Amino acid sequence: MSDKGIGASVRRKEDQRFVRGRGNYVSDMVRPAMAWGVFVRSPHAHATITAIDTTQAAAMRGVALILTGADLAAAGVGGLPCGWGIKGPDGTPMKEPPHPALAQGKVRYVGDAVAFVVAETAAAARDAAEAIAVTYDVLPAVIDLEGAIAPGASLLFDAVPNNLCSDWEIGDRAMTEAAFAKAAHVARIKLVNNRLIGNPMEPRAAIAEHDPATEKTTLWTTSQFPHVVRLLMGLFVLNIPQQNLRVVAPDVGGGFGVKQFHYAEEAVVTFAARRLGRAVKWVCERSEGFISDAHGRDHVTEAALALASDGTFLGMKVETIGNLGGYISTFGPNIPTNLYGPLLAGVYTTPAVYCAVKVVFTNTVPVDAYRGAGRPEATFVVERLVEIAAQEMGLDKIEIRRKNMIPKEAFPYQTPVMMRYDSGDPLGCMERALAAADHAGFPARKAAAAAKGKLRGIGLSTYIEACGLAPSRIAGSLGARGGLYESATVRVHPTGQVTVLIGTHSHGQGHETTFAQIIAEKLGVKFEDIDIVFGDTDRVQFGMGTYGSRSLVVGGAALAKASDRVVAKGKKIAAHLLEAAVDDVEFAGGTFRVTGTDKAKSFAEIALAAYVPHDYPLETLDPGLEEQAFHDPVNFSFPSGAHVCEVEVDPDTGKVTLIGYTAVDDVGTVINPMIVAGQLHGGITQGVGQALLEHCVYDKATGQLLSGSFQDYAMPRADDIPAYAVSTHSTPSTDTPMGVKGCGEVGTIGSPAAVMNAVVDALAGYGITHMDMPASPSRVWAAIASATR
Ligand code: MCN
Repeated sequence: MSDKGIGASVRRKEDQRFVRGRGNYVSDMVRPAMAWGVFVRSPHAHATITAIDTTQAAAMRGVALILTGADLAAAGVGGLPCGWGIKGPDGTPMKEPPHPALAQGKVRYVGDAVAFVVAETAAAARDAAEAIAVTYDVLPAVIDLEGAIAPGASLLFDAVPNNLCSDWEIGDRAMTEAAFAKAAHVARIKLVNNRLIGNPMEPRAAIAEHDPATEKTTLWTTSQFPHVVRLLMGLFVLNIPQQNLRVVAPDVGGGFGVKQFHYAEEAVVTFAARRLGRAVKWVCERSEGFISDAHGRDHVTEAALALASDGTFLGMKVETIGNLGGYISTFGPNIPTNLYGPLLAGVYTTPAVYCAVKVVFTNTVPVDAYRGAGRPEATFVVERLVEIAAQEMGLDKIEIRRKNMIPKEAFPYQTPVMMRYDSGDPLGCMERALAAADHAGFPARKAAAAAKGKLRGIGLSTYIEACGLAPSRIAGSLGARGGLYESATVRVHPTGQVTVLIGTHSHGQGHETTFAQIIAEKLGVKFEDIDIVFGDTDRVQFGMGTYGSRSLVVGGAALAKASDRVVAKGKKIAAHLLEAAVDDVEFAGGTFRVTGTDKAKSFAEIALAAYVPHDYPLETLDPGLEEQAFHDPVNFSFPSGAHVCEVEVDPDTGKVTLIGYTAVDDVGTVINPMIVAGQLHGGITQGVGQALLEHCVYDKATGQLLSGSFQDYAMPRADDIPAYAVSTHSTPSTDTPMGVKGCGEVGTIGSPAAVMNAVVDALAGYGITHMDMPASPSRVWAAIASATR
């Protein structure tokens, strides 16, 4: 094995440029004769636009262009498309009202873009934006999720009664009702999955440029999927032929799902550049990001678990209202439905599960995928319910899980909610996590904390997720409007060095390292001789991008396939040069060898022969050494695991301190243990953020975003978290090449329930059995105060 092949903790090669400040981000880029754009955004949550007066702004110095919704409509610009439509149980399609890139007639959330001003400088554009006078007739804001569907609620769209986009369900209702009818105990919970704002380190940005001579338009954008932006924007919004549109997503400073949508700003900036025939740049202000980046989560759920008297799970019923915000974002309707309901079986053998979701419009920023996207919400419901059931029935929280877990031998396992888990050992993960966290020693630590006046709690969470999005056929049957395969080209140079062109996009996940490790392993090429290229539709053949922890499982599989094709062709060339039969040539460690002999050619020699074909089987083989593969997975990938969290609560202040965090995750074959650990650290920290700190709050009367800056929206910081103990307990996937499973979201999926179970455990002495996230000091303090009053 190469010392930088599969399984090695190779340091991330991309960090060489990042830590030296040599990254190439959109906001750093300058194009010739570039103008600046600024958006005018709605200050109201819900209002009719009665007039937009641009006269004064248009006369200001340096102003090149002003666009409103009416201008885009007049130019035939289309609405922003949705990539995933859902249906109700009777086949009724979701209500899909138009999503104009600039508001037309009405605004539907604070931040809704109303106009776009382009000027010579950012300052001139900002001044002109201030001078645009928009007159509004303010309407009642619909913010509260339950209120949005209540009779008499103000309507966002005339054509959408009750603000209901879709009534969706999964599972067998009758079978689940029957399970409840014979239950000895029913545990119930009502919970809120708090709304989050992604806040990637690099705010969004876009530059577009148009060359009237060639008719070519280029958009540089902070995107997780440039090919999809090219397709959606070119085809549906701006009507630009694909061959004339180049979309580049260069270095991107974090995405977390938030940069996985086709945003209005991309289309408006591109439209403006084409109209002006010059480059136009827009960079999102941090505060603007709070009101224009898609938000995440935001569910209200009532769930129940039916149990037999011995604690066996008989059935689960879940009713959720999921927030879509003011418009349908690219994947919005898919998140609280297809990525949520099918995961409610968790790692348990619950035979009947039924879930109904109401997907509703409210006057808030559109809601879409945010790291984990649906799966943290499902895990949270399951793992809080299990705790409540154990507590109500007087059963041990660990024993009840052991009793109901899918045993390793039962895989592949068909759940009652569509998913067929290929492999896993959830019990193995849990036992290892409990041992690593010294669960047995907890009572002593609790007593020691109590002696200091502190309340210790320990929380456990298990999970299984579906990632590696996705088998196109299954996704299509669930409403996806595109395929979800991935593609890779392995270009071997005459020197034996390699350039890979891949359709995924790395914005923090370390693909330049892990994908090079795969090539180093497969082709025996030196790690340093491999370059991974992505993010440019003019260079990379095609790609669906990065989200749903799909890059390794789907993109890596395409890469492995293309590499295998290179080896297969190399064997034919070697067979010719070594005068042997192709079947007698073996390839290992970068050498083609006639089996059982010392007749051999190196990979570089074969590459050279392919490009200098003087002695070459030209009758049967083309010159060159470059292979491409598309890969469409046969199933989702199902990572699973167990997380244990230990907290200490200060009863005087309500502050929760994380004392320890242990995670044991099954991510299948590990390509780079250090990168997987890094992904775990980041993911867990985001889950801890949701559980303890982050909370997107809207004023329910006015629809104003109250947590619209870092003053009011608490992101986790280094001193909020302990050193994590993360490890893997892997069962190789049987449905993916190389046995890999995704790892990018597991931390975010397992952690909120582990943290909240620990907080509730710490507060159990007060009779507190549930608390909504985030467990902020004020919330914890108030809960203690009301329990002791
Ligand atoms: N990996 C590995 N062995 C495994 C699984 C993964 O070595 N068994 C490696 C992969 O090769 C890759 C990394 O771990 O380098 C993550 O792989 P994967 O699970 O395929 O996830 P993706 O690369 O598709 O990343 C997407 C995922 C998602 S959905 C979000 S959201 C997210 C995340 O990854 N956003 C991130 N991690 C992030 N990390 C950073 N720094 N920034 C973001 O925006």
